[in-house]
Amino acid sequence: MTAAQQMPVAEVRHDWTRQQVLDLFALPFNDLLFTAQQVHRTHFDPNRVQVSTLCSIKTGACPEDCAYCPQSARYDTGLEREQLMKVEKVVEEARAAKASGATRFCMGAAWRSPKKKDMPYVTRMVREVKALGLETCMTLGMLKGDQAKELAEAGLDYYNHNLDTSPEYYGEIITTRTYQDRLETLDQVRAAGMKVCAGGIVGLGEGEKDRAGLLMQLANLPEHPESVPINMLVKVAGTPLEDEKDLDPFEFIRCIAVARIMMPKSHVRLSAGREAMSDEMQSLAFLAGANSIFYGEKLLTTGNPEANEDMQLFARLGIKPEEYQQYADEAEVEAELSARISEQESDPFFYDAAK
Ligand code: SAM
Ligand code: DTB
Ligand code: SF4
Repeated sequence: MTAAQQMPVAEVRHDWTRQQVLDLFALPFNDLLFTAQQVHRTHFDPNRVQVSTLCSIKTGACPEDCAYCPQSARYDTGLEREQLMKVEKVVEEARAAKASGATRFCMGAAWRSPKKKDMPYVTRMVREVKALGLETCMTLGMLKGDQAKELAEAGLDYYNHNLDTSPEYYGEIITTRTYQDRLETLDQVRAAGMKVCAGGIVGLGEGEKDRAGLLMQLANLPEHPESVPINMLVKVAGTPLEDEKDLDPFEFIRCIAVARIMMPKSHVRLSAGREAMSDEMQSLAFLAGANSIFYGEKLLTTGNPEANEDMQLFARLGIKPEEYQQYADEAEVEAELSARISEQESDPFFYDAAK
């Protein structure tokens, strides 16, 4: 048996060494998938997938230079820049997302960081989208402590901020903000009490050691991100990575499986890039432990499979969308249930079988 085959699994750890992660990547594919599926079943219903819809609330003209991104002002990708979307329009989109089955609404802005003048608008978006009974997520770039607190007070459930790649490869992709800047934003999000959504992109020309380095950074954070998006590069004409070589699909699946093993209780999201994946590849990603997707025909600016194609795939695989657990803990659920029961007890036709 190899070291990786002997490794205890399904345990939440924050002390992964690079060698241990590389050993997981080096497992025979079937052993890796089997291990990942075992871990997955320890903490999750293997036939449920969380469904989130994205909305670009502010598109294009971003001052950052992320080499993969169609929204950077530095690359001519033919994208039309748009102002911050009106709150009413965002709410309309959120209502449509809910009607088509999404339980989380993720609002993204092409900003380096939000400005003071933007905060009243984005916090109103959070309040109004939440009032529809949807979970809320935002990704607005770097946050300062007071901005994170403001978003948390408005009720924002998740903040997305990706590390993107390993610290070693990072400089090849982005020069306008540092890895440390990103880690600090994640700290602020945690300190404000929001859930963390942090992952990265693969297929940027990085090596396996960089994919291992990214996952090691995420898993060795003081708390694992609750949500870990793994994006496959969407190659957009005009960006520096438009002609990047395709990543071997099995390497992508390995990355999902290793993320699942290293962060056993986190939702791992099969994120950007699904349009270029076959149904078979997506089903392998679910087998490897992915249990969240972006749902709806658009990501932020690029395409995504049609909603009905996803529902057909779910039906073919016997997968059901995960329900939104609106209550923070079991005590709250119990309190809500007993409140409902005592309401019914005063109803003369109520029969309590438990009595
Ligand atoms: N501007 C904010 C920021 O970067 O902090 C938030 C929006 S940004 C578009 C969110 C994430 O989308 C990036 O960190 C990156 O991981 C992912 N992303 C952007 N362009 C992508 C592409 N072409 N292919 C795959 N993922 C992409
Ligand atoms: C994440 O990790 N992926 C999403 C979301 N977080 C904001 C964005 C994917 C963007 C893909 C390129 C585009 O559509 O512009
Ligand atoms: Fe701007 Fe975010 Fe795109 Fe980077 S990934 S260029 S910060 S929108």
